[in-house]
Amino acid sequence: MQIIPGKILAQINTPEDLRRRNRSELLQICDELRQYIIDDVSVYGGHFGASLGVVELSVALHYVFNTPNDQLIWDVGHQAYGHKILTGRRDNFHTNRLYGGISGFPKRKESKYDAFGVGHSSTSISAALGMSVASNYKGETDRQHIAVIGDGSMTGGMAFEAMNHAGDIPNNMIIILNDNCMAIDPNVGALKEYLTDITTSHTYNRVKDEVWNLLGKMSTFGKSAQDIVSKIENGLKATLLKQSNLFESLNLRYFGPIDGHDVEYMVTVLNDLKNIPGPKILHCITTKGKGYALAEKDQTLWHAPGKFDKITGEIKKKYYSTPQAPKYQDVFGHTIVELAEKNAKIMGVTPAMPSGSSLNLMMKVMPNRAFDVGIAEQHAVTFSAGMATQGLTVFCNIYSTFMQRAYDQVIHDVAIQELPVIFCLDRAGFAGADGPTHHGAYDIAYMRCIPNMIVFAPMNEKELRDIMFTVAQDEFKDLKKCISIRYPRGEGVMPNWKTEFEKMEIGKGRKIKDGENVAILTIGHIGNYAVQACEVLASEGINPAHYDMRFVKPLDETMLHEIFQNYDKVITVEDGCIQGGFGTAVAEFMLDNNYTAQIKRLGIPDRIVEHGEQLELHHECGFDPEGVAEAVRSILGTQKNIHKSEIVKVALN
Ligand SMILES: Cc1ncc(C[n+]2csc(CCOP(=O)(O)OP(=O)(O)O)c2C)c(N)n1
Repeated sequence: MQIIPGKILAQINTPEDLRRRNRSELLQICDELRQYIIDDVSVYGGHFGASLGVVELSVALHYVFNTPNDQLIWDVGHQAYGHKILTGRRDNFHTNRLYGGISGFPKRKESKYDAFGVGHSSTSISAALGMSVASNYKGETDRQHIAVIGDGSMTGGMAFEAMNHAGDIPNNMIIILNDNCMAIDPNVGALKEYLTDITTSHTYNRVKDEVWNLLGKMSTFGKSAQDIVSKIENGLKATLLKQSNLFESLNLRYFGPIDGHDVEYMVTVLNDLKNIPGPKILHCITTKGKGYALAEKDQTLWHAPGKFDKITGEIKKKYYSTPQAPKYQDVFGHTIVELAEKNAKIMGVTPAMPSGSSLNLMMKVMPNRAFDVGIAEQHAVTFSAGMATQGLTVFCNIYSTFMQRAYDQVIHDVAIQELPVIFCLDRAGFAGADGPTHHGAYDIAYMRCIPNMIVFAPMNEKELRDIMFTVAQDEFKDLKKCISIRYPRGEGVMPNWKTEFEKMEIGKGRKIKDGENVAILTIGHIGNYAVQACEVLASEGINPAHYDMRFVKPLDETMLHEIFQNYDKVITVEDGCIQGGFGTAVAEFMLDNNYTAQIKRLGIPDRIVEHGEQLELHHECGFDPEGVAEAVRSILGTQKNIHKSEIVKVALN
């Protein structure tokens, strides 16, 4: 479906076109841009509220600054739809986040206006500072560098590391703090309170009111009195705020707060800021979802609502006549509550993803035992470690991709200290439309090399529940190990998922079926593809064995001996990187035990895989059900088609 832009927006193909427009047209341009985003996202889906909230900011920034020579760096980038539409991607925008289409985030390869690639939060100030130092070094002193960061992303430690550095460097740099009091869920922490405080600035406002009262009494002094008062006011602002202003105390000049929806005023302020040297911060107050009433009202739901009817606001959902399998995240959320109700030691931690991880279910009923710590993955891990030292049973739920941020903490604060922290890695494997910044591709490889780490992946809801039940028992602590439990985005396979808990044996796999000539070894949910592949192959007279290995570490060695003694052709399947992953672990076992077999490893290859539906990406990488079936045919020499999957033959003597 073609999205029709408004009259002026239709003529804006680059920011230069925008800059040629009259200032009095900016209001209409904002209206048209907002409408375009609503029209497009309602039909094609994507992030919504954040981009609506920065429409005026996007227009004002491109209007005032000479992009792309001046460099605009969006933090996270989920709010950059307006920026994309203004920078030559309007007619392509209907392909946003679709397989083969444009990315949902700024991406250097995609446009010269995307100064820095993003997806993970809190990187913009560091990147902008690096660019400004490079520009200075090269003598390009006329260039401006502008980081746009939300109040949620400001809670990430990296933002503070960068501000600490920026305050020590006299370069021109502007930080725009887009303060809407929200992350995906309501923003948390003391910083949020602080920002609200300087926004409402009770003391300052009270004193200011008193001064104006005084002015009323001195009205006979006319204009000059007002000037005096204005000077007093500025003085007050300087003294009152300087003493208590966090940013000023870091040597960043603080301006604001200003109304981030007043586009004309923002143009004035940004023009002024251009001429003020040094690092500075402009505090803009905005409303997430601005201009679409439902999105303003329920900002979490409308962060990324999926497709919807823009007139009625009805979010389009698939309706089924039969019960469907739940999302893994919900199995986690309900199960932790169920376990915690009977075990007072259980605690939950999430870094800014309460609704994404479904830990919000526990936060609601046990607010003193489940914590949203802000966008602070490193802190989440070490905070969990701290609680674990005191004998608590901590489930620390972090998306696989964001756990990359906390790698040192996992090793240094958890594994070395033999603390039994339970990591639940959501969105493991291909994330889908969010693309390469969000794919949970690496966790099997990066977790399995850590001593004292158990690595587990459930193939279905029951396995997730059972492992959570098992590691919540006190005897798990005696192992002096931590565990990484990885599961994918989306639904499992069991509509009746609320099974009785059963204790699992650590390091024990499960044989799904015996077979002939070839064994398929799978890890986690992707094993269901192998089940489907086996059904297809059965109709062709091919009968592979299938093992759900459950544990990447420790591997079920008894089972692996059985496999290598009975099969000289082995296929491994994982929704994770091939290098260093599960298949590699199996190959290492084979090497170490002097078996000789042909191993074909299916998984994510050693390249950046772009965005698309999960199944499209599995297909591209050759491990969708058909890819698994083809791998079997291929290894048996009966293949129908050549598939892209990788064949690794490990020959041993
Ligand atoms: C390191 C990291 N952790 C978590 C996320 C998931 N995430 C995406 S947007 C978002 C909220 C960002 O809040 P804010 O910066 O205030 O932007 P807003 O959506 O409010 O405009 C979060 C937590 C992420 N992108 N990166």
